[in-house]
Amino acid sequence: MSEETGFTSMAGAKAEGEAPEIGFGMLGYAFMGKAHSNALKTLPYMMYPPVAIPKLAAISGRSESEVAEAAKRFGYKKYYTDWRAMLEDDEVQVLDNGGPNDMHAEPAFFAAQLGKHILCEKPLARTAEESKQMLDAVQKADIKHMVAFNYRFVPAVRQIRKLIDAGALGQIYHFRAVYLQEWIMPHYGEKKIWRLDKKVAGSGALGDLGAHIIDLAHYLVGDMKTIAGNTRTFIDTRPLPDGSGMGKVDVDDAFVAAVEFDNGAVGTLEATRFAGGRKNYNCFEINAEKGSVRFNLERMNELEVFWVDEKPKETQGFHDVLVTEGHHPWWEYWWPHGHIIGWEHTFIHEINHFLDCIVNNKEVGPHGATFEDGYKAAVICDAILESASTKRHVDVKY
Ligand code: SOE
Repeated sequence: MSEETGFTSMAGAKAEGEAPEIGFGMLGYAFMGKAHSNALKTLPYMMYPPVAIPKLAAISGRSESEVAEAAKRFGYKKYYTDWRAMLEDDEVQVLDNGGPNDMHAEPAFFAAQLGKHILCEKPLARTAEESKQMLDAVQKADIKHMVAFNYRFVPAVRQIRKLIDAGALGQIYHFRAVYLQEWIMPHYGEKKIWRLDKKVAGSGALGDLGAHIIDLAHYLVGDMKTIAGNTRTFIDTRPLPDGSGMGKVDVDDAFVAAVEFDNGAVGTLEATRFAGGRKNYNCFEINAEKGSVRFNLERMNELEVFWVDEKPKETQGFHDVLVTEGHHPWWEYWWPHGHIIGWEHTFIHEINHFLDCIVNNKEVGPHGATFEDGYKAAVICDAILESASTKRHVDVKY
């Protein structure tokens, strides 16, 4: 069913030059629904003049009361309890899918059939096989598709990619990445939530956090050749959310992996939600021929750099750079240097990129993650699980 809310569906005033309007159909209204809706509303007046004006055409969710509340809160023109009906709405040109992982594939198949562009939250799907089905579906359709690997859209991370592309780092020897959180530890008292249920999530920390650093490895270093992985589940039964008893945790709480890249680099990947004291610690370091760079999401406006040929030698070492100058990525849209931005701005950058690709028929890659990138990340996730199970190195086959 759907209801008109009477709210104006336009986010932001019409910009000069009559930027085209693009109608968004949001699937889901929780954490990612909030982050994406905030981006849709902020984008037209901060990425100004906007390449397009997102229209908050509709939002869908299972609970009518909750989705109606979300429509009112964020200003969606309509709400639906049936995502198919939302996608059939002519005012919806883009499916923005912030739903749980088991709700990524079916809506993508349907949206692709209807010719709707698709922005899907990560991980693309629960397995490589399911991801490949989604990739095949969108490649048959004449649509733009992107996976919301938002950390590609941090100014400091894009700056690292620019340094690599310019040859400033030279040959890469090491990529070392961790993504550490703590919120699944016992003292947080999490029940067996959907992220701990294999049939909904597909995997645990691996697909939730590992997918991000695997994608960054692909984006910054390149394809992988072999994987040796281990996983752990520290707590194997938890209370079920509905209070009906205990449920077995059938996903990983943590993983560690050693990787070889096609270009000769070697690396380590680790993700957990049992790292006490680490809040959202997505941190990686690249060691290369001409220097090293280190990024820490908990200090997302900063980049640590080391240059082999730095002079004077007496003061050579890692230096901390504030990535907030006008010449740094996206900073022409924000504030004077030093006036730092935050996690939510990465969603504004990535959705603006997607709109630009739609309106000006540009390729989503290499800077945006396509469904092919989502599939490749899923292949690595599956390889880590296979290696953990067989206790053997796995040759990567994308
Ligand atoms: C929870 O682990 C989570 O919200 C992830 O799902 C996001 O992708 C990550 O950016 C922050 O942590």
